[in-house]
Amino acid sequence: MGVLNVTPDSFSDGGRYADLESAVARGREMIAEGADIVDVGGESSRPGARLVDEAEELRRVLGVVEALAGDVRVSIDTVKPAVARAAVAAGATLVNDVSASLWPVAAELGVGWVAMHMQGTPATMQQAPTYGDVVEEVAAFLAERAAQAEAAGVSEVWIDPGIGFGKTSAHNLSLLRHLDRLVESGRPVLVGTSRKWFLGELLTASDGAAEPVPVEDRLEGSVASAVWSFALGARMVRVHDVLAAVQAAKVVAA
Ligand code: HH2
Repeated sequence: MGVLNVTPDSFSDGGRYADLESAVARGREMIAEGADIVDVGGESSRPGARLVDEAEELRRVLGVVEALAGDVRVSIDTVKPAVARAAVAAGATLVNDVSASLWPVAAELGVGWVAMHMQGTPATMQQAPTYGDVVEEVAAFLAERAAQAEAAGVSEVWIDPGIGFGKTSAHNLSLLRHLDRLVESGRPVLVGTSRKWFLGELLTASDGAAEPVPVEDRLEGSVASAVWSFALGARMVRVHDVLAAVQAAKVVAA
C-alpha cells in the first residue's frame, strides 16, 4: 500500500503532493513501482496535526481518487463518513480508517475496511500513552471492532496495530515483536511503520547521535521493519518508498 498524502502538513511528505497534478503523478509512479493499493489521504494524523474541514478534505482527495481508480486499487485514508462515501463514489474500494469507527459506512457501501488501533486522538495521543499489556489490549480492541464489522456485513476487514498512534517506542516495538498475536486471529494484518518517529529514535540510540535520525534517512529502518512484519505474517505494509518495499516483499515471499 503506497502512501499518497494530499496534504500540506504530513510528517514526511507534507506539501509535496498537495496539488492534483503532482499527487496523480506520484500515484502513477507508485503504480509503476509495484503498489497494489494507493492510499489517498487529505488530512494528516500526525501527532498534533490540525483538523481539516470536510469540504477542504473532499477538495484535496476526490480528483486524485478519480484519476487513479481506473489504474489501481485506491483506498481512502479518512475518519469522515462523508469523505469515505464520496471517495467510494469516485472509485475507492477500501476505507482506511485510523479511528476504527467507519465500519457501518463500509457495510453500507459494500467495500473493504481497515480497522486501525489508536489510543486517544492525534491531538493528544503522544502525551502519555499508557497500557497494562499493549499487545493484548490492541489485539482485543481490533478483534472486537472486526467482529462488529463482520456482523454488519463487511466482507473484507483488515486489522492494523496503529504504530505510533498513542504509543511509545517501547509500545511500538512490543507490537511488532508480537505481531503474530494479531496474525493468529486469521484476519489480514496491515502494518504502517514507514519513516515513523520510533525508527529515528531507535537509530539514534544505536548510533549514539544527539538527534533522532531525520525522516529522509529512515529508509533502511522502514524496509527492515517491513521485512520483519512480512516474516511474522503481515499481509500488507503501508509505505512511502514503494519500490524498496516491493523488492523486500518479493525476497521475503521467495
Ligand atoms: N499511519 C499514518 C496514516 N494512516 N493508516 C493505517 N492503516 N496505518 C498507519 O500506520 C497509518 C495510517 C501516518 O502516516 P502518514 O500518512 O505518512 O502521515 P500523516 O498522518 O502525517 O499524513
